[in-house]
Formats: sequence, C-alpha cells, structure tokens
Amino acid sequence: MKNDARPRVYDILAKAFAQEGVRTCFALLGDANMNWAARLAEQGCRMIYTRHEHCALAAAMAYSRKNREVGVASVTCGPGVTQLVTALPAAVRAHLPLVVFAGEAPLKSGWYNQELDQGPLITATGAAYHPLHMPERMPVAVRDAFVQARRERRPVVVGIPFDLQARPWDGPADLPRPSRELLPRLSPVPPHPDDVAKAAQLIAGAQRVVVLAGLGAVEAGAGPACRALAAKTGGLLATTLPARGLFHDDPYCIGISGSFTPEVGLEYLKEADLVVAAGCSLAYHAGGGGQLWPKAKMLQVDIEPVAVSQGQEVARHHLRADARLGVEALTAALPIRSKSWRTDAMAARIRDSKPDSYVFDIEPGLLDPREVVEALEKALPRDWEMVNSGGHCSWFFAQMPSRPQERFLTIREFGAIGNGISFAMGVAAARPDRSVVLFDGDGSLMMHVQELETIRRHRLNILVVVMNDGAYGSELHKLRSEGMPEEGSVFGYCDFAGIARGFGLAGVTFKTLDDLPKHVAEFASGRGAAVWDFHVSDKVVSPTIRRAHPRPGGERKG
Ligand SMILES: Cc1ncc(C[n+]2csc(CCOP(=O)(O)OP(=O)(O)O)c2C)c(N)n1
Ligand SMILES: [Mg+2]
Repeated sequence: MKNDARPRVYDILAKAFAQEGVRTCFALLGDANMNWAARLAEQGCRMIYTRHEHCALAAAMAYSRKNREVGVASVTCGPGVTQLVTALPAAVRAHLPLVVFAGEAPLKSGWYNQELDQGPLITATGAAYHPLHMPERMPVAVRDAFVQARRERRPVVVGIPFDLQARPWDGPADLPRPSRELLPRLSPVPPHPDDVAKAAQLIAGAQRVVVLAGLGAVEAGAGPACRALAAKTGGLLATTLPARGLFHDDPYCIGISGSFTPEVGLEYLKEADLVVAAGCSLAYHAGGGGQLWPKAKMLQVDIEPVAVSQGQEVARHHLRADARLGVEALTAALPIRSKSWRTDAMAARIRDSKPDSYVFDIEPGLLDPREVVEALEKALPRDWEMVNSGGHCSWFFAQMPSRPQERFLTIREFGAIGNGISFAMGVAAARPDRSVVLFDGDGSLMMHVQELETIRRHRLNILVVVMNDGAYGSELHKLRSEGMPEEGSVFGYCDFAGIARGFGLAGVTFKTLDDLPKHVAEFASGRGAAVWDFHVSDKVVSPTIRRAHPRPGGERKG
C-alpha cells in the first residue's frame, strides 16, 4: 500500500476544501485529521494550530463573523470532538456558518479506544452532523456541507473514519462545482407597500422614537438608513450589543440598548413611545427583559419578524423586509414633522455623561474599572480591532462609544466565558494587517490561557487587556449581595504579566494609568503580542448587577 502512488482519499478531501475557497483553517491534530490537515496546508491554506479544540472552533466562529464567510476548523475523532460542545451551541445561536472536519474512529477495527457515537453529541448542540462513509461521494458531501452551512447559517460537522481517509482514491477525477457557484442569489427583500403605509402611520403618531439597530441592520448596510429615519422622526438611535458602534459618531445615539445601556440611555429609553427595531431579533437582553422601554410600542423591521422571542412578547407591529429597504421605505413614506424630541441639550448630555456615575470606595493601589476603560478609550488607536469577552467586566468594556462597529466583535449567545482569546485569534487571522485588542476578565482568560502559546507561535498581533479583579466578579457580586460566603468566587490577583512572559509574550502590570500612552506607543511600534494586566477593585459593581441584586446603602451617586 505504501508504494501505491495513487492519491489518497485525504488528498482529495483537502482539495475539496481548498476548492471551497478555504484560506484559513483552525485545527488541533490527531490520527483522524492530521494527514488531511497537512495536505490542506499544501493547498495554500493557512493552518492555525491551537492548543485546545474548543479554541480552534471558537476562533473559526470569530473568523466567520468578521469575514462573513464559512469558518473552518478541524479536530480528531473522539476526544477531539467532545471538546467542541461548548463552542457549537454558541455558533448555532449566533447563526454562524461553519464546517468542521472531524475524524471518526476507523471502521475496520472491532475496537478503538477513541470510538464514540459522535452524531448525537453534535446534533444535541443544534449543529448538523454527517458521517461520510462512502469515499467516492465524499467530495460532493463536503461541498454539500458548505451549501448547508451557508444556507442554514449554522455549523456542519463532517465525520470521516480515518481508515477510509487513508485509502487510495478510486473516485472521479473532477471535483464537484463548489457551493458558491450553486447557491441561489438572495437579493434583499423589499417591503410590501401596504405594510409600509401602516407602519409609517404608526411612526407618524409617535412623539419619542428610538431606532434600534441589530446585527441584521449591520449586515444589510442599513446604518445610514436608520440614521435618516431617526433624524426625520426627530428621534434617537441605539444598537444591540453586537451592533454597537454602528452610530458611534451620531450625537443622538444613546449607545447600547440592553444590559449594557449607559445611564442617560436608560432615561431616554424609559421615555420612548415607539421603538423601531431594524434587523434585530429582539433577544431577551436587548430590551432588558422588557424593562427598558415600558411606554413604547414596538415596530420590528426584519426579514423574519417575530411576535414572541426568547419567552417574551416582543413586537405587535411588523414590517417584513430587508432592514435597509424597509427603513428607507418608511423614511420616504413619512411626512416632515414640525416637532422633534431632539434638542442640543440632549446631545450635550449624551456626549458629556459618564456611562455610570455611582461612587464606590476603592482600596488604595487598585483601579476603578470604569477609569481603566475611559483611559483605554482615549489611548488606543482608532483603527485597532476590538474583541469583547464576557463576565462582569464586560459591562465596563462595552462603554467605548467612539469605536465603530466594523472594528468590534462579540459573540455571547451561549453566555460562556473563556472564549475571548479564541475570538481574538479569529479576528487576528481575518484581519492580519491590524492590531487586535481583546478585553477579557481574569477568570475567563485563565480558562484558555494556553492559547497565548498559539498567539506567539503564529505571531498573531494581539494585545490582551485583562480586567483583573482577582475573582469571578459576576459570581462574587451576586454572592455578596445575598450575604453568601464568597469563597469559590475569589482566587486572588494572578500575575498575568509573568504568565505572558512565560509564554514568550510581553507582559505589563498596571496599578496606575499614568504610563498607558507610553505602553500603547510601544505596542503600536510592533514588538509583538502582549498581555496587560489591570488590577481593579472588586468594590465597583456594574449597573446591571446593581439592578438585579440591590444592596441597601452600599452605593451612592456622584
Ligand atoms: C464556561 C462558563 N463557565 C462558567 C460560567 C459562569 N460565569 C459567568 S461570568 C463568570 C466570571 C468570569 O470571571 P472573569 O472572567 O474574571 O470576569 P469578571 O466577572 O470577574 O469581570 C463565570 C464563572 C460561564 N458563564 N461560562
Ligand atoms: Mg474577574
């Protein structure tokens, strides 16, 4: 067999992936994917080898979101596959098209230690699983996996026994036509004129309109249309968290709507009598669980309008359309109005207010996370790509209003911590000419800190900013507010600068913010990836936690 010069099935499979236009693949090797991966690299695909399979898939998610392309990852069979089950539900919920090349145990063996019934495990996450057991048909099945991932916008895992991969190729000489050439062209869907007339009437009768844009508006290029609608109604603009920054330079943008709404935004949302949600699925958090706009009617402009979402009645008024076409049609149908909600004083308040003005007593030697974010907002260059992770600190990191949406990424639909470092790697791979700054918590970073080695080895241009409160802040603040023992949630201030240096990266500990501009200049001069460890006080509680877990007398407003 070894002297057989015929190509192997894995050779053809690598070509099938290359033909699909795969230029970057995130992988961790094992018996069941290493030959395929080696051949894919020979096809000109950039292989990014991570130190944990979860991180390979999570990086592919961010790559997919950033490039609006199918993200590709690869794992070996059995234990390689089981590592995927936290990233897959997140990818499913975030509607990310992904194809995962997974091995399967050899079919010829009566016993194999890594054997596992992989299908049920994968499909339980909401992803699709296809075992490929017919070598001649595998290239078509791979192509179809890309068709499915693109059409259904979800992960598709193909499982291929590695003994079949090693067989000589006996199938057809030509590869099938790639998915991109087959898929129907999906032009943006215009609204129905009757629906436009009805919706315009609703808007004309409202006094305080907020136009809320989600990722669907970003994808549809509806930003300018939303600004125009808000201007014509004399109303305000807001976005969901993933779409944050879409109106970053508009003086009437109140920022994020949802769990991360700044103080002034909360006040105005409370006053709104109509929210026009464009390209927004009206997820639970975007409306603060229904609490954010108690007086407002909801008009949803979306390709897939919904009445009930994530357990809540969210919208009674709908305009089915592409977000841009729908919003443009609405603006065109509206009469010019004489009264406006907007005032110069309002714009000044939005511009000059702090996102959160509560005052906390902070121990000497520790930083206020809000001041860290303010300083970073001022010091970091505007063209850096930002990646936000999860945890309590994500409230603070979300408050960087000058940063545009196209330089921002967060994927949080499954609520898992530990993904920031992988998402940053995916963005760095998608934007190799840019600096990427990751904002993460200490607990989250530690969950996959081994990827600092991947960052160094692949020379990914990433600055990791850690909001180090020595704890799982989310848990700590909730336990504290309930008078429960804090143990378990507090682990102390880990030395991330030292850890970074151990992995061959630069590391800086910040106990004051004085030298921040100097360090920014140093990083920008291109000396490679780094970890910046900001030691912050665990006394500062985010507004979201304060709302959900009030502590009598513990806080005061500045
Ligand atoms: C995979 C996973 N495990 C546990 C949790 C529960 N959890 C939510 S936030 C959080 C704390 C994160 O700590 P850190 O990254 O330090 O951020 P902080 O809350 O301290 O700002 C934890 C453990 C989760 N969301 N996901
Ligand atoms: Mg923490």
